[in-house]
Amino acid sequence: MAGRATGLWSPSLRLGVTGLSRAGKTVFISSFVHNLIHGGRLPLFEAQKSGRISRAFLEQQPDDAVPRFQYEDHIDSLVTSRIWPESTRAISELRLTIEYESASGWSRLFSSGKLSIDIVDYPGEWLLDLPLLGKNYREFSKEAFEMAEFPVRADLSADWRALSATIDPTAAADEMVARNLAESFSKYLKACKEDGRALSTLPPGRFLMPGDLEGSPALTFAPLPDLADGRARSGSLQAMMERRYEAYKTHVVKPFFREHITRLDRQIVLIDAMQALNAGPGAMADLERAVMEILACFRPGRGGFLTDLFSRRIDRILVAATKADHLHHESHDRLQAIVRRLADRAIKKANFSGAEVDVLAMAAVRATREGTVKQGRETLPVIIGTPLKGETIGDEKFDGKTETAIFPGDLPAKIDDVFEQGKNTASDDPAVRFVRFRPPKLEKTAEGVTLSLPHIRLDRALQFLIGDHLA
Ligand SMILES: Nc1nc2c(ncn2[C@@H]2O[C@H](COP(=O)(O)OP(=O)(O)OP(=O)(O)O)[C@@H](O)[C@H]2O)c(=O)[nH]1
Ligand SMILES: [Mg+2]
Repeated sequence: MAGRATGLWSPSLRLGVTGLSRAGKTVFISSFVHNLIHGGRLPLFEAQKSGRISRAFLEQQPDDAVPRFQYEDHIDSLVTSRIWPESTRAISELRLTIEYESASGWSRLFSSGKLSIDIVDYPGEWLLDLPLLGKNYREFSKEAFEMAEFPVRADLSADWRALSATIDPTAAADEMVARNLAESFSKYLKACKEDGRALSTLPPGRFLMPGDLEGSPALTFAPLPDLADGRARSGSLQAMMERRYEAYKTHVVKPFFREHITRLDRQIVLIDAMQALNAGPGAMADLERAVMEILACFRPGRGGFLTDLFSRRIDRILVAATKADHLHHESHDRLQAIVRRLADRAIKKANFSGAEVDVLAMAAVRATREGTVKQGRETLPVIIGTPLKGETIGDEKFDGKTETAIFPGDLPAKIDDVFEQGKNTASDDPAVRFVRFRPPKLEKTAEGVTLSLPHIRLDRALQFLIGDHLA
């Protein structure tokens, strides 16, 4: 009731931004805020288009204990230095307040015309820990070994599995053994994330993104193989591992959900579909599994172990493939169709319902322009941008200064080909040519005013995520 009452005079909306590492969270939030503050070109964002937004500005965030999203630093690198912001490895938050005029005369009389949006950036890896709450150590261990034996991961996990095979879970607990196992296990988890393989993630999320927990006992555990039924002998390695696993759940996973996830109103899940497409059907299947698990986190079934953790319910979720500026616009719809398929399958598998889910192919920051190049009699659609220093195509290596036109290739017309093993898009024959570009040089108006960051379909994302609250 108190929340409702205060909500009346200061409406606020908590927007979660998540995605696996490098999915584009930081860039998305930076561009989101920059475009609102600087009145960017957002024709599909109704409130902006109709001129009802009078002002957007940053305010102090309500949660003092959460690091602030370093907006100014990120914009400085994007706009001034034209380099991508550094990787962020933990949660952060930013409050953006929008002053607007309501569209209907009636509500103009009553509403304050002010909306505060608390944007929360958090690693998708942490979210994927949620299912652990429903698993005991034995189940967690069993699943971890099953996943590790999948063909896509078997070679990466070989060292860790070999080490585990030499361990006796019933032997006396030994700190060094625990540490070696934990290190070997997290080395394997990290290897899954290497470029080229582009596998999505396995829990525990903090093994990849420890935040401030690096080295703590709650992170010094690993699954053990072939655990016998019944209680672990007190003082044994298994008992120690089990205790730490439970500590991880109690002290890391639960508080994170209670304090952050359960308070969200809206959510955007960013996915790097370009990288997965580039890596082939194995990586696509893996991405689909990750999206399924992420969606399942937001809609726990009734009566499940998670229901009581949730107080507010997220009512809209956007699954967005960012970085569409790597493709010519003719391929954007195709990319969106691929994301749609991926999300639909994930929704079905997650047995998910209740929240409105939309999908989008977008670029939070558009690093390329489009053009055409004549090759013989053919006119090819190309994208033009400045490839990052060190990027290569064939034997050409780029210096980070020269603009280049690139024929990005076409996405397969048949969507099934993207998902099916043994068809097209193997990593040695990628469907798209994926070169990373530098952030764009911002245009200036005739008066010398720098414009906001260019984007592709960011306005659609805004409309879906916050548009109805500015009606
Ligand atoms: N061309 C283009 N590249 C993008 C875009 N968004 C992200 N990228 C690229 O993806 C990289 C990762 O983006 P970030 O926003 O840092 O990703 P993140 O999800 O915050 O990553 P972590 O902080 O490591 O979890 C950037 O360094 C860019 O190279 C985009 O809209 N267009
Ligand atoms: Mg980040």
